Amino acid sequence: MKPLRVDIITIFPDYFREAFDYGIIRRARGAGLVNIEAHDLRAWTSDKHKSVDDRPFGGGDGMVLKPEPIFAAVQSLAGGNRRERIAAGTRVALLSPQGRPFTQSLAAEFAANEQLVLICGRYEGVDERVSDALVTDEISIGDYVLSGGEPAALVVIDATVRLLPGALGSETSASNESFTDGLLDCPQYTRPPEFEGMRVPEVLLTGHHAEIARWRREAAEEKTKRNRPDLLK
Ligand code: 9D3
Repeated sequence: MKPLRVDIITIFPDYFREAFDYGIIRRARGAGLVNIEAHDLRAWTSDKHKSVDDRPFGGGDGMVLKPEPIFAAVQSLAGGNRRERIAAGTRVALLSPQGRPFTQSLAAEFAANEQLVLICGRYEGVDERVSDALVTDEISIGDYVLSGGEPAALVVIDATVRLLPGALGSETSASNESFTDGLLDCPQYTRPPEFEGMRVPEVLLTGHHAEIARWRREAAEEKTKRNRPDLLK
């Protein structure tokens, strides 16, 4: 299988220096399943001050990321500077608080492509012509305020790379996971059977596989009702 190519466009390429050197992502890289590179947006500036941002038209606080360096970066990394001129196997995603929610099913879509280009926003925002004409997906990772798109890019890459065929060990398969069946995972316990007066549920110690399966399903439903009632609706 051809490796997935992931290109990150950021003003902080060093933020990603060790981010992909651990766990499943490191293993997937070592196995040739994915190539990940972080690129400095300033490399595509042409003025002497290497400006990536400017003041918003119409006034207002803060600065906006300029379109020219972003369009040039995507042209050189993805071979086109308009959404419709970019290869069908390439997704160009803008990480932005105004995006559609990132989900497990979008991660699975990304994993089925040949190239993923991630544009990290900063400052007060990104010139809207980037989302209008260049990006295929504008995504947010949740309803909270980050300082930029970089931590969101890490989340998107982590969720995507572990879905590449061969990235997970043979004992765990991505299809048999929480969020695929719509419930949270059931509680898990290991030794000792009693820790500071807290006992492991007795049924788990019995070896009665049918009863254990029933307990796990009920415990998962209870946990879901308490922590994520929205998943049951
Ligand atoms: C909606 C907030 N904006 C109102 C003035 C300012 C603003 C806040 C944070 C503009 C940009 C950012 C930087 N955040 C991201 O780039 C971002 C993000 C996020 O903040 N939350 C969830 N997902 C994402 S993806 C990228």
